[in-house]
Amino acid sequence: MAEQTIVEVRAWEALDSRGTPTVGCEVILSDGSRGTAVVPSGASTGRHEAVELRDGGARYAGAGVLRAVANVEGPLARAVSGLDAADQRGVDGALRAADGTPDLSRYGANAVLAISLATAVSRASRVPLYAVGNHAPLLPMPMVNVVSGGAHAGGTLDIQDVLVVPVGAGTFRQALEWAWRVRRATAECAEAQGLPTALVADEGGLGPRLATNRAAVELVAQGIDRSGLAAGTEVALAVDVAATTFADGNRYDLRSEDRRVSAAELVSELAEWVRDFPIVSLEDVLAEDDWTGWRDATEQLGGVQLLGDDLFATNAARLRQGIEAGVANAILVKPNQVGTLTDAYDVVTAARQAGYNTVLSARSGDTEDSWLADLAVAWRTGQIKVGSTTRSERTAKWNRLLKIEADLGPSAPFATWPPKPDPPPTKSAGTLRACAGCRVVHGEAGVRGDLDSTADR
Ligand code: 2PG
Ligand code: MG
Repeated sequence: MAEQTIVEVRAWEALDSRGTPTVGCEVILSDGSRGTAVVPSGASTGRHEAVELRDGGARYAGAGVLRAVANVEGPLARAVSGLDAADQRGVDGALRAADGTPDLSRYGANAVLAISLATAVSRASRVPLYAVGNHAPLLPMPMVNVVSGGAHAGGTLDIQDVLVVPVGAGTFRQALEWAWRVRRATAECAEAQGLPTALVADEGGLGPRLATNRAAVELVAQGIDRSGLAAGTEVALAVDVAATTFADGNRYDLRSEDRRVSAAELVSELAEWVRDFPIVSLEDVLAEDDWTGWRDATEQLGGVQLLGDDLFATNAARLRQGIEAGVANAILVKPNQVGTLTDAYDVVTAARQAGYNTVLSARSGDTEDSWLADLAVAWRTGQIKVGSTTRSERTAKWNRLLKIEADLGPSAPFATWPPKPDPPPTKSAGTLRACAGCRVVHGEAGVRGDLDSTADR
């Protein structure tokens, strides 16, 4: 009999950081351990994401999740009751089987993910979530939002995020301080131009109204210069174009600039940005189903990290299609796009095996939970995107990473830039040290609580 079987599952309707209802869940185990999780939710959601169940009707303008909550406490709870919480793959498989649809539309991906996550968290009283599995921990390179546009900032710009990547930092805490420094310097540059900076966008970034999209990239580049850090070698830029949100047929409608461009024109403008600014990563450069355009874009822009978010939607089949077609070279992974932790983990593994970089990402409507930070470390995704350095749902993740770094001690392994291909997971017991605060020897085969127990066998 497993030591930690699931004996009870509770759920409730909570609010995310945008004030939109979402599913909260508590999983209670036979040894008394408990784990809670509140699932995040996106604004720039791709059409290939797993389905969030919403109630419709008058409550919360139709966005209520009481049906999803009832599904957690009813059929999904029954499906996992008595299962070993340490067998994440088994729990997630039971959830998926109970729902029975590929996109989890029967009971809701928000309902399914709530149990999946709360199960993982319930085990963290024994072994911290970042320490489970057969991989040595790796603190991720943060990708930090400085200027927001698109669906996260009321459409002030067409592109969604201009971010910084502290590529030259030697530790996670240094990386975060550098990002903070650039954000502050960028705000000073904005103020000098008479732009307001007191109010922040959904992910805590600045949301100034600028004449062009390019001006947003330029503003953050000025911020890097003003910060005194070296552009390109210490701090570089990343852009989430989020092109699906302004695609219209086969044209791209740059409303903030009052012009419409073709895919080829958009790509050649992005190529100019790459030439003119220290950009190392571009996300969703074209719309989610523009595979032909994406292939051309990969040829032209492939010198930088080309991240598929809406394009891949954390979906193994779409990732495979991309790998086969030579489209993009990196994937943004959002657990709620797919609905279970095991599915998200499998996508990370498949991407790495194909030589694609992986970036674990929060959602624009996020919660005070910090499990995402642990997963980035445990899964060695190498990069994490959480938003800016303000707003508590963002700092919850940064603060958790700072705590993990402190737990791991002065030689805490931190990702490098460019990301290194990951070595295969170590299996022999004791080949890696037990780290302070996490009571397991990393690399030890058969550590219970694996998120990857099947994948690595
Ligand atoms: C994205 C995310 C996070 P959303 O597009 O990468 O920034 O936004 O959660 O709205 O999809
Ligand atoms: Mg995106």
